[in-house]
Amino acid sequence: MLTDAQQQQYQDDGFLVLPDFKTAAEIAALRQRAQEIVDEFDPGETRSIFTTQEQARHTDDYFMGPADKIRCFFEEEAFDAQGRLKQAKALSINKIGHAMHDLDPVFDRFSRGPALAELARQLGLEAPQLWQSMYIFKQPGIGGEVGWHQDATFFDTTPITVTTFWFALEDATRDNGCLWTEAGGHRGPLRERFVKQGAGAGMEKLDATPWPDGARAVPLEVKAGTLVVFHGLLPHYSAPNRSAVSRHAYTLHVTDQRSAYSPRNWLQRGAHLPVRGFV
Ligand SMILES: O=C(O)CCC(=O)C(=O)O
Repeated sequence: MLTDAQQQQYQDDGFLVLPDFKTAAEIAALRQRAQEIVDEFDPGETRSIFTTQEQARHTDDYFMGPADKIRCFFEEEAFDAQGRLKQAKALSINKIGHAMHDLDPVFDRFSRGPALAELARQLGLEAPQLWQSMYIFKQPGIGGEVGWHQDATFFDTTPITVTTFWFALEDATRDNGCLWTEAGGHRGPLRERFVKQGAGAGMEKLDATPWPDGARAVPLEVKAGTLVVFHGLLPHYSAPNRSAVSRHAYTLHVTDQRSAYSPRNWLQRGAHLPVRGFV
């Protein structure tokens, strides 16, 4: 499926933009299912928010609970000073994670199939393992920033094989918080590692190399249906969404079974729900 030039570009830049990878019908089905999951979610159960600014938040029980669940996380700015939602629940959720691809038939269908299996193979993932799925809403007005990071921070393997599959479910623009990245940045070092610490998890600093500045960062403005694939060492970022339109995206984080998955990674799977590939 990939041309030689595309394969070379992936090696050089650390990412590849593949327009029209998913059809409007596939996207509509996923969006509909995500909406249903949010509708069924009772906000009384939890106030767990997702923010990359405050890593301590990652350690709450709801987030760290078993990685084999489907859970909703609020936008940091969803609540007023009294702890009440400022807008409808459907416009307050930051993301759904982390096991929809294994537990929900609609998400399973979107996340697997021959095209993705072949693409993974061409990217060097001979024995892909889909650890995590996230449906990211990037809500209008309050969609949170995702600070600069590398996905190998969260999915450490030896050697590093984690590869991100990021599907645009709506047009992503600079206004609504598209991804930013640094072409070639995957040749830099791993800067941080997010590891289990007691009942929670925390960030270990590994390398002081600065994140890309304005001059080196490139915005990935892409149309709905586009798949962006990127290397686990590629730094990436997305700005807060202060616009009136959402920026839904869906991501899969995939490693190669031939690399050793660290037992210190925060996300682990039990034998009852083994991690699977693209077929
Ligand atoms: O979609 C975003 O804003 C960030 C997604 C991301 O960082 C990831 O999937 O690794």
